[in-house]
Order: sequence, then C-alpha cells, then structure tokens
Amino acid sequence: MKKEFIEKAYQIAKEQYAEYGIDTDTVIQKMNEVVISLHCWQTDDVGGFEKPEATLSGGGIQATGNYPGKAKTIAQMRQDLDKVMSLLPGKQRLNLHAIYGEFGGKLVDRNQIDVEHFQGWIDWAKERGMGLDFNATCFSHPRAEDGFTLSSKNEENRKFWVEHVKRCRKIAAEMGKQLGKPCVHNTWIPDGSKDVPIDRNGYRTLLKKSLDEAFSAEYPKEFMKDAIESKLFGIGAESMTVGSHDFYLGYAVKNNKLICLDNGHFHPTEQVGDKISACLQFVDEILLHVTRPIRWDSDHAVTLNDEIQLIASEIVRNNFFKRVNIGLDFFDASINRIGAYVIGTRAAQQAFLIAMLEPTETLKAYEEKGKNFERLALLEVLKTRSFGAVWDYYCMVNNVPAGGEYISEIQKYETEVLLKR
Ligand code: RNT
Ligand code: ZN
Repeated sequence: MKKEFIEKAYQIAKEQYAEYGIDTDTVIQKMNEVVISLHCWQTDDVGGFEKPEATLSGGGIQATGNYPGKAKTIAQMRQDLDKVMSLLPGKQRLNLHAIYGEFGGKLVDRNQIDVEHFQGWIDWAKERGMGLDFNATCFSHPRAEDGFTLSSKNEENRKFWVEHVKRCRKIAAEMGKQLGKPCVHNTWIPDGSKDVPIDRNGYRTLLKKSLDEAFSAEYPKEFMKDAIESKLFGIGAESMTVGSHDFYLGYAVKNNKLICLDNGHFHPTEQVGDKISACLQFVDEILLHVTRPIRWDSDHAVTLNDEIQLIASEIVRNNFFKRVNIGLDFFDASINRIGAYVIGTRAAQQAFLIAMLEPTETLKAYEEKGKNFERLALLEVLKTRSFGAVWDYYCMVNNVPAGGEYISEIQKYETEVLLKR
C-alpha cells in the first residue's frame, strides 16, 4: 500500500473519530501498553525439544494437521519467532514451556531441569529487549500417561511433578531477575477423568497439597508471579477436571496467585471478557490465554470476533493493563504456522485498538441515564467506523506491513525457509 494512501485514509479516520472525542494519535501511543506474550508452541505443535521428533501427547489437548514447515530445532524456532515479530507492530513478550530447553542432546528429565537449560533463551530475549514467561510442562510424559500429575494418587508421580513445578518456578524467577521484567509462571495440569469418578474430593485435596508444596519457595514478585489455569474438560477427561475454575479461583484468592483464564476452557456461552472485572475484585492480577475455541477447546488461531473484542474492551475501559497479563494459546498445525501466529496476534492487537477507539465516557453517560437505545445505536455506528485506516497507519509508523501485505511476506518465507526444512 502506498504511504500517501495510508496517510490520507488516516487523516479522514482521524477526523471521523474526533467527532466522537477520540484522538487517534493518542490512541496509537496508548497501543504501547498492549504487550502480548507470544506462546512459543505454535512453531512446532507443542512438541518441544526434549528428544528428536517429540510430539504432544495426552492431556486432552491436540494439535491437528501436518502442514509442512514445522520448526524442528531451537534455531529454527527462533528464526520463526523473529519472522513473526517482524510482521507485528508493537512489542511482544515470549512465553516458553519447560520442554523447550536447550538440553544438548541429553535426556534431561522434568525433575532435573534448571536455569542452565534456559540461559540461551534468556540471552536471546535480552538481545531483543523482551520479557519472558514460563510454563511447567505436565503432559507428554510417561508419568502423565494415566491422566494424573499433581493430583496423582501415585505418590512417586505426584512428587515428581511437584519437583518439576518447583524447578520451573525457580527458572522463571531467574528469567525475571536477569531480564528486569517479571516472568509469569503458569501451571496447567491435564488431570481429570474420562468417566464418572468416585473420589473427586480426594484428587482435589491432593492437588491443593501439591500446589502448597510446589509454591513453598517464595520469590519477589518483581521476578516471578504464579498463575494457575483452570479447565472445564478435555478429550479423555470429559467427566471431571480436578483443576476446575472453582478450585483454582478459590486457591488464587486464598493464596494471592494469578488466575489464568483461557477462553477455550469454559462452557461455550460463558465469556471470559465478563469474568475479568469479577475476578479482579478478589485477585490482584489475571493471566489470559487468548484462543479461539470452535465448539470445544480447539485452539484455532484467534480472529477478530466478539469474544476477543469483549476481552479487550473490558481491559481498555477499566485501564486494567497493569493487572491483566495477555498471553496467546493456540496451535493450529493445518495452516502455515507463521501465518497462524500473525493472524492471531494481529487480531488480538486490533481488538485492543478498536477498544481504544471507543468513546467510553459517552456510552457510560447514556447507560447511567437509562438511554439504552442511544448506547446500542452508538455501539453499532462504531462498528462501521474506519478503524482499519488507523490500524494501517499504526502498522506503518511501526515499520511493519499494513493491511494484507504480510500475506506475501509469509508466502515468501514459506518458499525460502519453511519448505526447505
Ligand atoms: C491446555 C491449556 C494449556 C496449554 C499450554 C500448551 O488446555 O490451555 O495452557 O494449551 O500449556
Ligand atoms: Zn491455556
């Protein structure tokens, strides 16, 4: 797209939004507050590098598809992430999983991992001025095969996973310390039961005990923050999930942890956007896993839909940026993986931009006066305003492709890099 064209369209949009009291230049500045944590696992379908050809297994999560070009080494993964970031405006963080350490060809079991295996990533992030986030990997492992980890009745397995989470928290704290930006460590476990269990209570008591043990070491919150992620059900764990929303919200409130809300982990008509202001009455911070669940926790690439819009709007309307950590969580292996990242991240960013282009005070005033027709009408009118012109301009000033220009960039990367793997 021609620079003059983008500028011209922007000037018109700027005047349009000014009519509603919105200054688009200020909005573009404010977009700096939107820092999205890129989940590393879209590069390789949640395989990791513990051993060659590692694949995702168990846990009720699945990556479907076998589009060519998957990252097979950490070097390829880094190359892909750099490519992704070159196509995104603004600054991102990187969210790593414990299976993505540099293990030097040795089998380092999960209860053995340490900072040294992630020093390369810390240095990589430092060079790019990025923050890191981290996750224990409590799936794709022989000790998770029976479907239970931190809530396992097999004491040896339970202890193994407690040790893993402890080590991951230590690594996370070191990441935050070295990078000067707090690292959010998220714990998600697959534990659950395919068929109707008898001892729901027993498993939940064990999970509480394991979390208490795993979280026993305290770290300054400038270095690391703990998040715990709930889920409704997974394939193979349809009847009961030990770490349900009630369980973790209770644990988070009582122990001052972050609650992680993944919008694929609730009944389909529940909206995570509605949960943000509810949870923030009782916890200091939230972690979001932004995804697109189609009928179930399918983890499709995020698109600009009502669900992501409500999430973004709630954060912007209440200026919750310091209290809501935004992470992505999808893994589509059926399309170009770099493309999936870029579509998903740009969609999330666009939702924030749209939210910032809203005359919230006017809408609130309507609401408080009971002028609900006017509120609905203005919301509808806003849908038709030229946010795309503001988006293109925002991309242009960030030196990244505007509009659909990223499509050909990704096609080129596919031919030159991905198809040669
Ligand atoms: C699984 C959870 C979890 C994972 C990642 C890979 O249902 O959403 O967050 O997707 O840890
Ligand atoms: Zn998630």
